[in-house]
Amino acid sequence: MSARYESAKEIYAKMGVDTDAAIAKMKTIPVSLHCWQGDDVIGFDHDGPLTGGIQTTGDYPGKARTPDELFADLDKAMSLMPGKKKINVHACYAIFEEGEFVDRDKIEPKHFQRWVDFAKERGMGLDFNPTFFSHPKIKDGLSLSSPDPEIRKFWIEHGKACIRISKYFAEQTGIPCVMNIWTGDGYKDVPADRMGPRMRYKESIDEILSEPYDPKWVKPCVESKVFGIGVEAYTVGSAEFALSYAAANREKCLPLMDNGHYHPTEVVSDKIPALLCFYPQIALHVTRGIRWDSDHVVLLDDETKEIAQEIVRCDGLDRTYIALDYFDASINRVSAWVTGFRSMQKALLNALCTPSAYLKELQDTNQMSRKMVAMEDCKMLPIGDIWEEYCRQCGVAANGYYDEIEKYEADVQLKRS
Ligand code: RNT
Ligand code: ZN
Repeated sequence: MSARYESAKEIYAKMGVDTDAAIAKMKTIPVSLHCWQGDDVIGFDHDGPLTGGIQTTGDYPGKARTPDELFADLDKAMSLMPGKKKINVHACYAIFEEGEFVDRDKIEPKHFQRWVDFAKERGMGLDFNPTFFSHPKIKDGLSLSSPDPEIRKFWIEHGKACIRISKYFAEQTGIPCVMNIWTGDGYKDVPADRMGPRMRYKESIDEILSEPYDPKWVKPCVESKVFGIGVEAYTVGSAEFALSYAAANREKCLPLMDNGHYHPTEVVSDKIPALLCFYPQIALHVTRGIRWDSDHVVLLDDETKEIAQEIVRCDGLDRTYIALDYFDASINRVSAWVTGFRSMQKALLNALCTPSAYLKELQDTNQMSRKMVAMEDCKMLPIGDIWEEYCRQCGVAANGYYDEIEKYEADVQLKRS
């Protein structure tokens, strides 16, 4: 324990914050790491590009092209991150035998056995996502909401197969599996019928969730979005749609908020306490939206800090599934993973080291001037020293990790070509 930590601990203690307890708590909070930052959301089940309302930009060299490469990069990235991880897998990352191909409506748990082994060997849980994009059966930009019953059927079967795989993940790891339903279904220009696609989407999700599962172990979510690239005018799975769906199916489905999926002046930090009033559990995709893109690498910015503050202040850590969701193809992908994960960790540690009870008390007794001053004072607390101690206890460097990534890039990633 460094002298700096000892001194910082005292400063926090004077404000009623137990930094040892904050560090201990940090080690128990899982954050789900998305496998798709490693290869620009391509996966292993198709050769084509990423399509369907999302896009990566950039062609930084060295991306993972095979399961072995992706696993190696994930391991490298995780070796530079403090804290507890889950791995978030997309269905398009199915791993087939040599020469084998199974379409998405027919995938089985065995096609994810290597993911299960990977997670189990590392003592981690797994989350899952059906992949309703980058596939020829996306017809006219629609999947679960398509007017074509054959198309809907295909994607419903995919969703059901994914429930079965999520069940397998939970059974195998002994940790509940969050299964997120997101589609890019929508229209580029003003639609003539807005309700029809939403009714079909609703019925399709109903059918997917009719596949039997135990909601204690499999946690299906619906993720909303305001617009996507190529679907600027109308998104079937809008915020109201997703929240209402989850509210109407509270026993078996969670709402998932991605903070890149709202109008720019809306903040998910303010939505978290609203949802926690009504839903037993919620799920988040933490990301960083910039203008039209919803998927930049998470940084320790104001909104990331505020999201963490709200989860902690609401005593919502046990009711909130935190996952990361971003993909930047213009920088080193291992670095992108590490920087985003560490940013979320810093935000959570900062929240746990905030004297929230004291600040709430000031609010409830209408001491708003004192509350403002105290909240500003908190911004100058020596959180860096607490972070350093947390990283030391987790066996990772507190900063300066890029040299390690540069070495890995030279030794491994740049040799792939
Ligand atoms: C897209 C959604 C969705 C995806 C992943 C890959 O806008 O955020 O969560 O990013 O499923
Ligand atoms: Zn998302």
